[in-house]
Amino acid sequence: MGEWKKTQCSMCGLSCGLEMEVGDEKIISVRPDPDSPRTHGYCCRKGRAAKFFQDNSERLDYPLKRVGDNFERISWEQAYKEIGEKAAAILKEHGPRSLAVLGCALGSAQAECAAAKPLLQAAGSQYMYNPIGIEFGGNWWSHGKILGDQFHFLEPDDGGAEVLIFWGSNAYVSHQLLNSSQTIREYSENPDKMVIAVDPRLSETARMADMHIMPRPGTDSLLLRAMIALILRNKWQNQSYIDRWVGDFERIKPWFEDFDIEEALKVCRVPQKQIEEFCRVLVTRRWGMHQDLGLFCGRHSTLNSYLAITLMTVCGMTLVPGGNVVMESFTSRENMFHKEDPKTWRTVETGRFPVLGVYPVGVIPAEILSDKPEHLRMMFTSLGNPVRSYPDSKAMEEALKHLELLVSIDISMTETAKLADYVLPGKTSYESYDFNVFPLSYPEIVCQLKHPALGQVGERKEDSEIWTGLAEAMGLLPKLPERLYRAAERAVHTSDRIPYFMKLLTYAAVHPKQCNILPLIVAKTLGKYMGSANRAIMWAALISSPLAGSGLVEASDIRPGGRHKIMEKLPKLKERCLMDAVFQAVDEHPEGCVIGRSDPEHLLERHIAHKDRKIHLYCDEINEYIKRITPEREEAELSGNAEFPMILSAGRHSEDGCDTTMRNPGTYKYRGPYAAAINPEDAAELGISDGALLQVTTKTGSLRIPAALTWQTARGYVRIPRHFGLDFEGKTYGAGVKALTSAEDFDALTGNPIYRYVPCRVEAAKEAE
Ligand SMILES: Nc1nc2c(c(=O)[nH]1)N[C@H]1C(S)=C(S)[C@@H](COP(=O)(O)OP(=O)(O)OC[C@H]3O[C@@H](n4cnc5c(=O)[nH]c(N)nc54)[C@H](O)[C@@H]3O)O[C@H]1N2
Ligand SMILES: Nc1nc2c(c(=O)[nH]1)N[C@H]1C(S)=C(S)[C@@H](COP(=O)(O)OP(=O)(O)OC[C@H]3O[C@@H](n4cnc5c(=O)[nH]c(N)nc54)[C@H](O)[C@@H]3O)O[C@H]1N2
Ligand code: SF4
Ligand SMILES: [Mo]
Repeated sequence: MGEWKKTQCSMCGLSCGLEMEVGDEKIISVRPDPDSPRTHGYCCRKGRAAKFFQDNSERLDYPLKRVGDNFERISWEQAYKEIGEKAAAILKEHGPRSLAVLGCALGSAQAECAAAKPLLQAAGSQYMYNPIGIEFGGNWWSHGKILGDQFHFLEPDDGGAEVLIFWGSNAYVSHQLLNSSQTIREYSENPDKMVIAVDPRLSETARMADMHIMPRPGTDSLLLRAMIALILRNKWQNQSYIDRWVGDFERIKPWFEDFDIEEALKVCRVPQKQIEEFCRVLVTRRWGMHQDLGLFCGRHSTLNSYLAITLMTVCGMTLVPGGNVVMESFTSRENMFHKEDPKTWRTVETGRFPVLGVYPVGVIPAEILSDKPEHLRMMFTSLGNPVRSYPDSKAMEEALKHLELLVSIDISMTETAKLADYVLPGKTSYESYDFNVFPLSYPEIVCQLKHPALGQVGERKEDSEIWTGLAEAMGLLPKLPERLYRAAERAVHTSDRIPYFMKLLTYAAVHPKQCNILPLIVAKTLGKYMGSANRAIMWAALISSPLAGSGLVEASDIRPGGRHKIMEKLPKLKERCLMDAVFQAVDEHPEGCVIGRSDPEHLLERHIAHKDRKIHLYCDEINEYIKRITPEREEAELSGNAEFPMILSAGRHSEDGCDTTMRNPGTYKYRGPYAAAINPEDAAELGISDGALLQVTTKTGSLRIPAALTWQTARGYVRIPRHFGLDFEGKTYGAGVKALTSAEDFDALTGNPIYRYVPCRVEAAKEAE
């Protein structure tokens, strides 16, 4: 029997509360935590399978250095010294554009991002790459245009809505909402509520739906345009909402006038009657929409999102309770670069811009292999496996080999780590303090600081400690005054951090250039005495939180302690003292606590960031782009690819996998095996039986995979899971589907790769290989 500890799952952004039985620094068993204020005793089987992630023979314990084709164990001192010297020399010779940071973004282990970004900024570089540049680029860019802030992205009010729409989202399996299968089931069973799925196939979510719209894959923009046109033609829009909140409605009307709705719906292969019924629901009920990879990684990714938000707005469902809301985050997002800002870099070779500070990932090989003198020469990766997760693994692998320095911080010897010059062993978030910045718990604002459930193994370190060490070794973190360390020590001994905060502010005022690296300074000083850089970074995130002064924290039970006399002298600090008290509460409750409440009545006022406080639906880029989305042009583009007549969904997020993080093939043995889902009628035409080997070929590559016949898959469509092609104990399991996707197929506006619409050819595999 082990000891039970409270923690949270790190396998996706929902961070379900878990209780873990641990012994001998291993996870014995896992159960959902009934005390979690977010998930109240719910988790999925990925969470329950955490031990496969935590303990496996491929975990890294020591820093490694490449020597020829092998790796040798080295000390941390040697690793820091050699990487620091080499990186500083490259920066000196080639300038800041030579450096990129990649990753730092596991679903709910995000403390390290706060340390990686300052390193990047201190080095003068803007190149950050992570999955925002795969999935959210188009969506968040659209929110920036429409609401004036890319971070104000809308999520459905899952508790308050009457209708939940899942558009290109299989949330019943991918769990992108709190207690997803429970919530979807509840909506499905309740006669007053409704689930609507828009998905070309009968997904697990669609099976729960009251209404299932099955568009032809890739026609979402056309369908959305037709639906908005239909609503406006019938004058069903919420005109009073529009008059009050939309600043430029007249300018977008021409996008939908004289549009051939009937012809468009024919191209989308959806019955007009059903779409009319769908639109009637949209204009008469309160609804929220979950969008996911079917839209984000589909054709016209950015336009899909843009039109989806336009649809919400036309129906009066943007920023209203029971509709679509912005979930409050406790983190600030200062130092984000905007495309319009002339100081924001475009990538040297491909000329791409970032969304919320992150560049589209498909450009990496071209940026490394560029002939331009300022091309990418070194990369630090953490919490990311680009060789298996980013488009065209072959091109990525080749390009990474051309880097002058590649450092991989990981917990396992991944396909990316194998190409690195140095591999640094991270702790998992079950071995360290950690947190998630996306608390999807509207209207409550829940915050949880995960405490380590397991003790030290080998020489693994917390990721943010590693980033701090690297910054120091590169000469980016100066020697800090003793008084900061002393103040940090006192803060920890007395649990009164305000004097330390004051010292930090004074230090920053005297050294304004070091404001960028404050998280590293906190990690180094307060982290030293708190025993964890991540824990100190959580304090820094809370004390500088945009929630301070919002009035939302006051709606929780947390109050500043009485001892801060400073509040009398400097009343302005009251808000910071309150946030410090929030940290205290969070630190004392490893199961998480409610630190504030959203104000449902003032969502529009709070989250429209344009100066005129109006929603802006018009923008020039979309005005140009939408002209392409006509029934004729779409039909011509969608049909007639004789060489590659079927559509591949290059990656499905299956029940048991967690991107490429669940490396132990034991996880898949009985559950989500390596197989391509194909419709039985297609299989019959191709002469393929269940389990037979298929050859799937795209313009980029070809692979072999057993067939799994299922009516859940639409005709002309084949789906391959994205969790394979992983090396474990010297053997590769399955083939990575990324070999079939091209780095050149990305959204024209923001650069999301098109993973859900890859033209392909499927045949019975010829002879055994
Ligand atoms: N168990 C598990 N859960 C996960 C993950 C995991 O690996 N495993 N990964 C997590 C991550 S990082 C993410 S981003 C999410 C992804 O979560 P989802 O996006 O829900 O995952 P997908 O399996 O890609 O499901 C997308 C759905 O879109 C549909 N679709 C495909 N093409 C089109 C189209 O052209 N139009 C429309 N309307 N629909 C289309 C597909 O049929 C599919 O049902 O899952 C997260 N959750
Ligand atoms: N073809 C195709 N490609 C896709 C997708 C698809 O559907 N199809 N989905 C895309 C999506 S939505 C996403 S989000 C991305 C995800 O792709 P990535 O961002 O690359 O995420 P993972 O593949 O999970 O890799 C995470 C890495 O972090 C490591 N790791 C886990 N925990 C820790 C930790 O605590 N510290 C450190 N340092 N490392 C840790 C794991 O070992 C693993 O190597 O993939 C994208 N790629
Ligand atoms: S839903 Fe996400 S956070 Fe919750 S247990 Fe499953 S994988 Fe973990
Ligand atoms: Mo993702």
